Amino acid sequence: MPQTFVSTDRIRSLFTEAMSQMYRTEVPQYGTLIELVADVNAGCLERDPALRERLARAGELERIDVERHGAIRLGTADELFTIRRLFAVMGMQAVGYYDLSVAGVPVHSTCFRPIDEAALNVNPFRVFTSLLRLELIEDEGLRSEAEAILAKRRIYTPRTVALIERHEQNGGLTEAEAAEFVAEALETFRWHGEATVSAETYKRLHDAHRLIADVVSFKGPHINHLTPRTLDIDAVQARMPERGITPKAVIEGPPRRHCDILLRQTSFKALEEAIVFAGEAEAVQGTHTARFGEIEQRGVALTAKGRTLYDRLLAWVRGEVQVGAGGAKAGAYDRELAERFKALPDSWDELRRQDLAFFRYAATPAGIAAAVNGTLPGDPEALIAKGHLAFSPIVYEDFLPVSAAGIFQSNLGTDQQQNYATRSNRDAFEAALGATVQDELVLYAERQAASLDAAMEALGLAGV
Ligand code: OOG
Ligand code: NI
Repeated sequence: MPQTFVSTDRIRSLFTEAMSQMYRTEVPQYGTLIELVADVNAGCLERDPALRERLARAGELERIDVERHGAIRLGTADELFTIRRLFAVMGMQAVGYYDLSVAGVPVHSTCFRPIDEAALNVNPFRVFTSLLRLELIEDEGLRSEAEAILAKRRIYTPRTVALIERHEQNGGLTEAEAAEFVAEALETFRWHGEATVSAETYKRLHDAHRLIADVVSFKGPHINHLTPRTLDIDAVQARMPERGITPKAVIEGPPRRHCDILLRQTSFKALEEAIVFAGEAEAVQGTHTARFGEIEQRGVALTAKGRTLYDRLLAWVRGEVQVGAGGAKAGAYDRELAERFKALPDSWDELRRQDLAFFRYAATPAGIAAAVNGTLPGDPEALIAKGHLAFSPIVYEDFLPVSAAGIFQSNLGTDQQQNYATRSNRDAFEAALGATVQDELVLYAERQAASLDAAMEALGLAGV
């Protein structure tokens, strides 16, 4: 009897749901954030019936408060190699290379996410995945000690590995296997309050960098945050204190605009959690700070040209106003950001005409009717002007290195700023991964081109 496999989209959705439940139990403050986000989103929908209508038509209304991303930090090349295979079971592939060492964080990262439009529409869940760069630890003794500790741990259950292999061999998992896979894979992301190292080792790792202690001292790469989507990030940021949550000082990314671009995100500060150290005759208690909650609001993906402009404007603002550790100058930063970003057009049509952002094209009903009655002009601009061709923004699905560094840092304490001899090492990352990371700009360009081709074909203009 032929086996019926469940779709990778379904496995991803089951996994997202299981992870969300687990994280809410582990980090109660995250549950509070979810409630606040749901409140703010409901308010937005009530005030803006057009928005509600648009989301309903896109089938997004029911899953508006569902998590959009999470993050983990791995310790070894082998762990990264296997996580790629694990995420493949859920239809997620490595997109983009992020070098965080330029911001004093000793990791490099990628984003595992679905690629094609249909899969993104079902559930765009992504995991920002970092690999510790032990070669950036200066102290040779500490480096080899950390390597030895990491070499001993097994972060995947044997059953997870068996099910990954099954998926690779058979080309899919049955419903029962998928359920088991989700439960087993979840174990890798679970928090363990028992450190695998002594208090003394933890302190030395921590002194080298807090992040090194976070990666090396535990049994596995606990999920360190989850991030739901909000329809109004400024409102959630402003209202966090009402619920006893302390937000980071500023929202990362572009300012509030009429036409949202890229990604805006903010987080609440990581919690101090009780841990127990290993190897002592008597249990030694300590605390560890790693896990937090975040929210995100996504906008249109920018082309290389748009991104260059974004990076330049952001660098300009960050050069003018440095936000202090305690949030000093946060207001000045926000004002400067809004002011400088006036240089980036805030209309969909201008963003499109100037080739600053990616759009999805579709033939309109009027266009299709007109095509039946005669040949239309082959020029997309003319078709748009006549209302025969419509366009809508393609959502940015990836991350922003400067923002990611800001999220890392607000949870590591700003006293931890270090400058590494910055040599990004994409080759080493891809060798460990066992694959090349895909170029996100190519993916957006392909989707734009495919939508235009399909629209032209629908208008009887294929090959024009
Ligand atoms: C990841 C931080 C980056 C984001 O949203 O930019 C990130 C981490 O702290 O491990 O998740
Ligand atoms: Ni994040």
